[in-house]
Parts: sequence; structure tokens; C-alpha cells
Amino acid sequence: MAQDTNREFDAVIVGAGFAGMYMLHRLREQGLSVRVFEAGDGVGGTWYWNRYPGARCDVESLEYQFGFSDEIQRGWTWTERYSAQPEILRYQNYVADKLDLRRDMQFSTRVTSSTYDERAGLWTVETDKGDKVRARFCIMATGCLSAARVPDFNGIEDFKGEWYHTGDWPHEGVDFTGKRVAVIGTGSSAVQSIPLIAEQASHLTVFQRTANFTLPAGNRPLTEDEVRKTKEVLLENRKRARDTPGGIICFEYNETLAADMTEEERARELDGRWHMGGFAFLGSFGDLMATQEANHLAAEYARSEMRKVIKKPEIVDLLLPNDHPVGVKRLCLDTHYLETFNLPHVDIVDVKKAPIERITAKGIVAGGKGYEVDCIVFATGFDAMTGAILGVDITGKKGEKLRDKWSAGPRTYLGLGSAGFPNLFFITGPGSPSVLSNMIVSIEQHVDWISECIRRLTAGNIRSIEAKPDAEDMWVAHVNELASQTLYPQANSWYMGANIPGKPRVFMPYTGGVGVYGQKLAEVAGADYEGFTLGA
Ligand code: NA7
Repeated sequence: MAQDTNREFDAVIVGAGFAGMYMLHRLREQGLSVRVFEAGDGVGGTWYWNRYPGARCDVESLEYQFGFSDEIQRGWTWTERYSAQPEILRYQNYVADKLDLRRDMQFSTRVTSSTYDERAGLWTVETDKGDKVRARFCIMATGCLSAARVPDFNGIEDFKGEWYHTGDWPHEGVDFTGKRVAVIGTGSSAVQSIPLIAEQASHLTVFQRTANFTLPAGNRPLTEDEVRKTKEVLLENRKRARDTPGGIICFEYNETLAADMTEEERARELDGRWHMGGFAFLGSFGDLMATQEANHLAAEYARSEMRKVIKKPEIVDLLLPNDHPVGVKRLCLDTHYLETFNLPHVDIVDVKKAPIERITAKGIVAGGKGYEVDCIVFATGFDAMTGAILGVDITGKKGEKLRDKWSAGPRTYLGLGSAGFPNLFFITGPGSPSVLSNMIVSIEQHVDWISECIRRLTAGNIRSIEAKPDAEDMWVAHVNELASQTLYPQANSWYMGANIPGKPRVFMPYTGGVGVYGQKLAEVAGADYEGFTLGA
């Protein structure tokens, strides 16, 4: 039921994940009136929806938490090196309680449109519950991986069994005991869920289109000592994280080029970092993400380690990635993933060679062969980075639709705003480091910048801020130019929009790193929001 009609707020925030929660807190501190709309029935965003078995963050828990409040961080104790989804969601609810966030949030409400009224200088935001509110600022805290996507397989409606998407998992959980299960996809969500699904299923068939690099996660319980020590320095650590490329300080990047190292030095780096677990491996050489030669050394090492785990000779080649450089698709952290394929009741089907043709009442047909199953798990990913933003019908000045403006790929200035759409902000939008970084560090970086911007606008009686077209053109070109100096564009990844048929192939995140990006943000703000037009 609509709770708000014709009310006016200073700001509307779309989404109550980490970004929406912190944004609300910051704006309320300024005494602004704010309404958050959230489609789920609680806070959490990504961690609200992704409840599949094994869902876990791939950034270490001691770094994947808010860093703006000593009281909040001291009041919470993480239990594992990589937190599981239920623990992260409990943490988010703890923060929502502490800051009393829910009183300004309206749950189970999806924003359908947001339209700028040029004369009034206000956004009109409408929801699927019939709300129609107005606000000076509209802030999209919609997340980069929140528009879950089931591919358009023929016959899906005929399937008589149960099917699920990892990104929209039933809250009550799913019992696969004794069931014949199909998992489609082998990205992070599949890599995490497959070992646990296999523990219950009578038979598991995995449909793989692209083999991924998987690296042992090395998850473990945290010791009391390391938790206590981290609490002492967390806020300091967080400041340091903002100066790093990835917003992470648990490892450092080796800046030496592979060619400048001896074979022994390279082997030591690769081996040490591989066994550290996590993303440290990608920091083995300074040019690992920039040159084929350096990357190949790391990829060969990774394949040789992965090969050791796989015991069925007939599937080794299928499970080893060989069509893209390592790291250009998100590296998957592995806890018994490859080992699972050694089990007698687990099979893998190569759908690159034999694509899925259709889904039938009884299962899946691929390459002319039928696979009868009781359940299908779509671990097929998201319409990443732009899907949730463009899921809202956004209309800016002169009736221009953001969907039309971005039809050939997203266009932003700094990933924060888009020309023609005044007072509309994106938190971790395309064109910012976002998914190539520790998301919470990037969220805090953006929220702090946006809230300071709004504070200065309000104090100066300035009604609007809007990206200038030429600044935006320059930024889009800069983001593309930086990406082209890396190997990232070489894979069919969701970073490129390549997983969605028809989506423009544009590398969306900013590859220059959180630290360099932060300096740019500070320069822009320090120069009276250079590249933006401020309206009186
Ligand atoms: P991903 O990483 O996008 O993985 C989706 C998987 O589904 C991937 O293996 C895809 O193969 C596969 N896929 C997608 N469409 C199809 C069709 N039509 N047929 C067969 N296979 C298909 O999503 P995740 O949820 O695993 O992870 C998303 C991020 O969350 C992750 O990177 C972390 O940051 C956390 P493809 O590789 O496209 O050939």
C-alpha cells in the first residue's frame, strides 16, 4: 500500500543495501528529510537477495565492513576470514538498528520511475505501490549486481520441476536431498553453491559455457587475537585502503614487471600468493593485468595448480580455463569446487560445444541430448552495473530518457552523474572503480563525496548540480582509454556487458584504482565541482 503520496523530501534514495544505508545516515546527519525505497522487505541489498547455499563475500570480512564509525565496528565481531551471507545480513541489520535507519525506509516497494521537473527543480519518484513523492535529490543506491538474469531459454515455462536463480533465492532455503539437480553457469555463485548442492543432490549436472579460474579461498575461522587487533586499527586501515588500487590492504601489489624478475622470484610470488588465498595472486607482477606475457605466466601457474585437484582425466581440459587471461573475469574463490567434480554423482556438460537448446517438462536439452532433472539452479548472473539503474524509468531534462542516452553504453562523469540529469547521483555507478574494488570502501568514498556536495550546495543556496557534457565525454574517453591499456576488454565478461545478448560491449568500471580515483574526486570538489554546472 502506498505510504507516501505527494510528499516532498530533500532526497530520495533507491535501495537499502550498504550504499543506501550509509547515504541515509549521512544525509540525516545534515538534518535533511530522506525517504529510502527498497524492493526487499529488509535492508541488505545484494546480501538480502543472494541467499543461495555457500553465498559468501570474496573480500575478507575484516575489510568488508563499514569504516566510518568506531562504535559500530567495535560492537561487531566477525567469525570467519570470508563472511557468509547470513553473517553479513545480520551485520547490516545490526547497523540499521544502531543508526535507527528503518524509520526512513519503505520496504517491499520498487521504484518504477523518476522524472525531473525542470521548472520546480525536483524529481518525482513513483513506486509500484502507488507512491508519488518529490525530492530535490534522487540517489541511485541500486547496486552493481542486483538485476538477476535468467537467460531466455525456450520452454522454461514447460518445466515441471522447481527452478531458482542464485540471486533471488527463497528465504526458507531449498532442500535438494535426493534430487537430480542441474546448475547452469560456473561463475562465483555457481562455484560457491555447487559443492553444497552436491552434498545433498542424488545427481548433479553442471552446464558450463566458460571454464573459470578458481583459486583456493583459504577460508577459516578468525582468531580472537586478530579480531581484537583489527578493531584497534580499523579506522586507520580504512583510510589507508582508500589510497590503494583495490580498496584492500591485506596484501600489496608487487610493482615489479614480470620480465624484470628471475624465474625463481616469479615462482616465489605466484606460489606464495596462490596459497595466501583471495585476490593477492593478481598482484604477483606489476604487469599481470596489462601484458599477455606476464598474464600467461600467472595463468599457466593457475592451470597447473587447478589440474592437481581434478582426478577425472576426461574432464581436466574442460575445467581448465583457456580462452581468456586470468583475472579479466572475476577470479572465483574455491572451497571444494574443483574437488566436487571428482565425485561419482557429479557431471559437467560443455554448453559452449553443445549449447542449451531448450528446457522441457522434464529437464534440459543440450547438443541434442536430454538431461532429466528435478530442479534447475540458474547461476547465470546479473544485468550488471546498469541493469538496476535502467530498471527505473528515469527521465531527465527535456524529456530525455536515461535508457536512450545509455543505449550505446553508460555515459557518466566520474561514475557519479550524467549530463542532462541534474541532482541525480549514482553510488558506485559505471565509470567508477566499483566492482573492481572493495565495494564498501568505494561506497563510502562516493557517499562521503555526495553528502559533502549536497551540504555545500545547501549551504550556498545552490539548487542544482549537473555534469557538463564535455566533462562527461572526456571521462568516458578516459575510462575507455585506461581499460584499453589492460587485458580486461579481452574477455566476454559482465564487466563488458557481454553476458547479456544485445547489451552494448563497453568496459564499464574505472580501472585506474580507488586511490587515483579518490584524488580526482577530491580535485573536482576542491575546484568548485569542476566539470559540473551549478545552478542557482
Ligand atoms: P557471473 O559471474 O556472471 O556467472 C554467470 C555464469 O552463467 C557464467 O558462467 C556464464 O557463462 C553462465 N551463463 C550465463 N548465461 C548463460 C547461458 N545462456 N548459457 C549457459 N551459461 C550461461 O554471475 P555470478 O552470480 O556467478 O557472479 C557475479 C558476481 O557476484 C561475481 O563476479 C562476484 O563479484 C560476485 P559465461 O562466463 O558468460 O560464458
